[in-house]
Amino acid sequence: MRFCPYAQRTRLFLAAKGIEHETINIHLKQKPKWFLLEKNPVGKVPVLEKDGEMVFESLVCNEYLDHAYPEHCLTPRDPVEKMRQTMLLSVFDQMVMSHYYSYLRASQTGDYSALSKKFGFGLQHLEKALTEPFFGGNQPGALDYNLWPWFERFSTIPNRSEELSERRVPRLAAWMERMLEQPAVKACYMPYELYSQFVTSFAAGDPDYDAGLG
Ligand SMILES: N[C@@H](CCC(=O)N[C@@H](CS)C(=O)NCC(=O)O)C(=O)O
Repeated sequence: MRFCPYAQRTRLFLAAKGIEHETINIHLKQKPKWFLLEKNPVGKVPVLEKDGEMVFESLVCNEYLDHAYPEHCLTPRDPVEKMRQTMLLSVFDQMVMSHYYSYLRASQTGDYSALSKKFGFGLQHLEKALTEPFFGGNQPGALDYNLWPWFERFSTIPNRSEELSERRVPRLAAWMERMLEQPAVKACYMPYELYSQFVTSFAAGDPDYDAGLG
């Protein structure tokens, strides 16, 4: 699904690691039977298929890619660093990503006053943890790519909230600019106008999975 942030996580890994692959997008409101029967019983994307083996759940897919294609490993080998990244992702999931759709709705009116306080706290936690150019050090690593799909949307939303301003999160704001320059990010980039077109059709109950394809 071209607009899925979880699938984008895995596309980012594939691009960053330079792994040749074929992409098959499916209509999530009219899932093909073969998808549920043979690929993922839960019916969600992304799914990776290699030599008849299926891998689903974006984070599992990405860890699998690092094991199966160890050349440019994005996941930290150091157990302490790996654990730190897993915990930061969990903070992001619970405090930022979980409020993403309320954020999107608020961005349409510019009134973020009802947005959960957790959103800002979660961002501040990530801001403090970002002590180098990227979460992965001098180059983007697993955490950078796993966070990016939501930040790509934040970075292009026309009305950004104060919580995401350069004043409140200067390191994250600079990181977003650096991420936008990464070849893998450019290769998987979805312009906000297109994404917004899809979200509008989704909210109206008839998601246009082919938006922008003409
Ligand atoms: N935890 C899953 C979430 C994946 C997910 O929610 N994908 C959505 C599209 S963005 C999906 O496939 N939805 C179809 C459905 O729920 O039926 C992951 O990380 O891969």
